[in-house]
Amino acid sequence: MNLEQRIIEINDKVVNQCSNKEIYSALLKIVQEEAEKRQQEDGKKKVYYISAEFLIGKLLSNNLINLGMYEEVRKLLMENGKNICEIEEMEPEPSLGNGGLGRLAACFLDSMATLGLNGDGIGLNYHFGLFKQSFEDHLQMEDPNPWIEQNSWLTRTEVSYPVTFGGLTVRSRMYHIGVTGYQGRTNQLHLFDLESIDEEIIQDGISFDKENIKKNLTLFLYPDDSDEAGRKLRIYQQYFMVSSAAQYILEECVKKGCKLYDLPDYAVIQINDTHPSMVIPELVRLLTLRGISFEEAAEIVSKTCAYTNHTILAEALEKWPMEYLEEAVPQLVPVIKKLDKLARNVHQDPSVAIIDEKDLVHMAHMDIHYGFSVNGVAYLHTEILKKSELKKFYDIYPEKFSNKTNGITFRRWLLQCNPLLTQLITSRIGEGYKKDAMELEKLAAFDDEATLKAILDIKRQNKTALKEYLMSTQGVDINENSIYDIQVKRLHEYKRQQMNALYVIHKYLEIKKGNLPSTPVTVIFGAKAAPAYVIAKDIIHLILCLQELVGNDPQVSPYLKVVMVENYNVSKAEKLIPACDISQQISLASKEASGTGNMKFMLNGAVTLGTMDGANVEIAELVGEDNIYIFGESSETVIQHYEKADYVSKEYYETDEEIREALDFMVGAEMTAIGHKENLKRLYDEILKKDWFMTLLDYKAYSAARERIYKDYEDSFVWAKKMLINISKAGYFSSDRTILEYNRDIWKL
Ligand code: 475
Repeated sequence: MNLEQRIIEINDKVVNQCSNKEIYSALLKIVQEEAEKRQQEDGKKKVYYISAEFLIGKLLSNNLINLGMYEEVRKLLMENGKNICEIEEMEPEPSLGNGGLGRLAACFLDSMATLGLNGDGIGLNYHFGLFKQSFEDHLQMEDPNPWIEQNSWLTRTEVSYPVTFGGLTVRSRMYHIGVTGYQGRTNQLHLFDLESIDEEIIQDGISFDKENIKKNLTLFLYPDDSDEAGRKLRIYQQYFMVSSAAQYILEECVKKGCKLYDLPDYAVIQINDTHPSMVIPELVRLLTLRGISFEEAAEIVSKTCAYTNHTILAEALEKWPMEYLEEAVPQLVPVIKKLDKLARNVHQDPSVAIIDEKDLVHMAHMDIHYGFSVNGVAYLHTEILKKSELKKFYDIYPEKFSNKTNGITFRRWLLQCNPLLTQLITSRIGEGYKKDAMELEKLAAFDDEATLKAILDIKRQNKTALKEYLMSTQGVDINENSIYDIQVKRLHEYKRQQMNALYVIHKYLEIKKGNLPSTPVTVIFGAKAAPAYVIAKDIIHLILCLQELVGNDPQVSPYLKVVMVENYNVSKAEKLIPACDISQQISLASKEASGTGNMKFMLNGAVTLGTMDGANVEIAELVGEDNIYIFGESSETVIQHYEKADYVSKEYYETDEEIREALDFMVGAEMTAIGHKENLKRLYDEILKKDWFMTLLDYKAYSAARERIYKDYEDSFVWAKKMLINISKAGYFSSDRTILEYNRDIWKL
């Protein structure tokens, strides 16, 4: 049967009579059947990538591309008066992650399947993904974000395990989502759900009884952890995930003939940040229940587990009060205490202990003592881990540490989201780069006029497409001939969206004074703030107020426009990134572990305006200083400021007119007429009196670099060459390269 016949058979009518939803459902079914054919006999050893988040995004197009069916489907639909883009809109986005960490896990699954590696993901089947964001009264509102429908990518399995908490046993149920690689095999993402889950307990959209573990456990991704009940729920979720995972892994390995003592020959467990760290004591516990001595069990587990660190922000490093663990997972407490003691016998220094003097359990410490590998996610990040954050551990275990610079899957972030550019690249250098991304380097030779023109033209078309999208989704009208200057990522003070906003105020004031930019600028933001993160929400408020102020000012709006994209998610990223001219990567040096958005923008021909932080450092090295705009203090300087506690933001305010003007404007009459005095003043005070992430330290350098990049944009051929170099050097950031390194150095499949 051909594709058309299959759709007809499923829906019992001809294609042009089917609704978009019916076509979507039929394609979903067909894709699942095709994917199943690519499942392979498992090899002996398998990697289990355990993560609390897999930000997979929509799956239909990605699967069609990887299965080599996309063109056929697109054509068939077109012949029947349908548009594949409209079919894509039928799919709800599974937002099972917050940001970079979750999206990285999704890119990794794609690369493992593409490279033919035997590797599955293990996580949780949240019924509601990251909240849906809307704006009301210039404030962020949060609504539940369901994604599971009658027909979804999930397949229920027969696999189910008991999971015991203090005084309560529940059952987990395993679901699969097939992950098919590009011309590759099909692996599985295993998502565990609670058998007794009950969506009915959610009241008025978002609040629910946090104590009712038996009904709520897998309802939400990372529930608000600002109160004690929320934090405890997180421990319950984590244990539910790792206990199910550990039982599944042991069962699968034993089925293959594993003798438990040789578990490390069958399984390698990659722990994605500390959220799955309890898998270590849980495995030790399960092994001792099967008759293995504690010391041997600890040894086996240590040879099986590997840990990835994604952040050096102290507040993000998980430390659980022993008291919570005693209540939630009492069976793990003696195991953790013994692991702590065992480590203390060897390493007397209390600062490397698992349990500290306040009875807090340091999850990362447990991972490092009882894992065989520790990695950071970009060169600079790993160096900071070795030299400062985790120095004491590096001194003990230098052989465990390595760097694995992050990557992104080119299937989604080029082939799928930017078909025009894909076509152009293919026309110049052939198809090889789709499998071996380093072949993109060949593109650099095509700095001829025709190619540069084509690159500019594609960017223009993508910009027009974004203009239309923003008009139809948010009713905002942007100028397709303006510079698209974009910062999209989670909202956090260290990422410094507030610095970008301060510059917008400055630019607004300049235009008011008659200093007009030669090319109009559209400053686009997209970001969700954690519901309990007050200052982050104030920054969103500021941006929304600026959007209105600038938008309603006839003197300014022809030259400057501010857009805050509502509900920024993977699908929106796929529209924004191909249309971007300037990629804002402006975190305080030393704070962004890597960043992966920076790589996606570069691949799509945007030029980076950024600090020497995370993977920007590697981007700068690859493209050279003419093709990136670097500004700001170095990570060494920043770290010194923290050590000496000598940064005083107010001094910058007092000595610099531009800063003072912009900051004062934030709480002036024009702004408070639009927004809320309380929010604006709180943010103002925060920047003036605290500014923990040093916005004002780099402001001047930022402002100057931004003027410089706008000026250089004017010469379109010079600019197009920068785009060309950025695209051609992006090959290094393919997640295929990253995964090959994980496999070469850590997994050894
Ligand atoms: C880094 N998320 C990026 C990316 O390595 C880096 C933390 C706690 C709870 C829930 N989510 C988190 C993160 O820590 C996270 O997304 N980290 C990010 O990981 C992939 O590129 O620099 O900030």
